[in-house]
Amino acid sequence: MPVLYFTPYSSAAASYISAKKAGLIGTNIIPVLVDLKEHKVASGDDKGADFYKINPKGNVPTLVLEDGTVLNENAAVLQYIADLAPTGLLAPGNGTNARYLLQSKLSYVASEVHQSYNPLFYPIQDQVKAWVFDKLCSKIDYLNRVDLKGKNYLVGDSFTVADAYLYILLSTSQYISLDLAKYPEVDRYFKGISNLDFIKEAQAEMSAIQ
Ligand SMILES: N[C@@H](CCC(=O)N[C@@H](CS)C(=O)NCC(=O)O)C(=O)O
Repeated sequence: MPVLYFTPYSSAAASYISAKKAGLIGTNIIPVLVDLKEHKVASGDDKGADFYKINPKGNVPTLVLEDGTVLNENAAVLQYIADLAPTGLLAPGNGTNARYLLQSKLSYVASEVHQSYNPLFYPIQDQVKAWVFDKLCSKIDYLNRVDLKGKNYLVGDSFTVADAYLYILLSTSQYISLDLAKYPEVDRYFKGISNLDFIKEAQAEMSAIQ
C-alpha cells in the first residue's frame, strides 16, 4: 500500500484530507507522521528513521508507492490520490478540460500562493518580509476578485484536491497576521471549507496519530 508521509500542520495535511474524503486512509494509503525539525519519521514501525533517506528533499507530502517510486510535490501527490478515488470525487477525469483547469489551479496554489506564504514562517529581514507579505496579499486579492468570486470551490461546483491544498494554506494566515476578513470572498470560501465534516474529521484524526 502507498505510504503518505505528512504532518498535520503543513501543506501535506491536504493529502491526508483528500484521502480521508475518499475513504482511502488505512485501506489504500498508510499515513505516517514526519518530524520536520529533525527530519525523522515520527510514527509507525520506522519511527526515528532518517527521513532524508526516504525523500532526499526532506519535505512533505511524500508518497512512496508500492513499487518504491517516491512521489513528491503537492500537485503530483494530490492528483495521484485523486486518481485512487472514483472519478469526480476529488478531481475531474483525466484528459478533460476541467482536469487541466484543476492542474492550473494546483500550479497557481503551489508556485504563487504556497511560495508566498512559505518565507513568512522564517526569520527574514523586515523589508524583505514586507515585500513578501505584499506579494502574498496580491495573490489572495486575485483569488478574492476572480477565482473565488461567488464560488465555493476552485474548480466547478464540488470539492477537489485543489481546495484541500488552498484551504490548508489559508488556515496558516492567522500565524502571519494575515486577516482574511479583508478578502470577503476568500473568507467565505475558507469558512465554508472549514465547516465540511470530513475536514473536521481528518483534522481530529491527524492530531491523534502518534
Ligand atoms: N515544492 C513543494 C513544497 C512542499 C513544502 O514546502 N513542504 C514543507 C511543508 S509545507 C516542508 O516539508 N518543509 C520542510 C522542509 O522542506 O524541510 C510542493 O509544492 O509540494
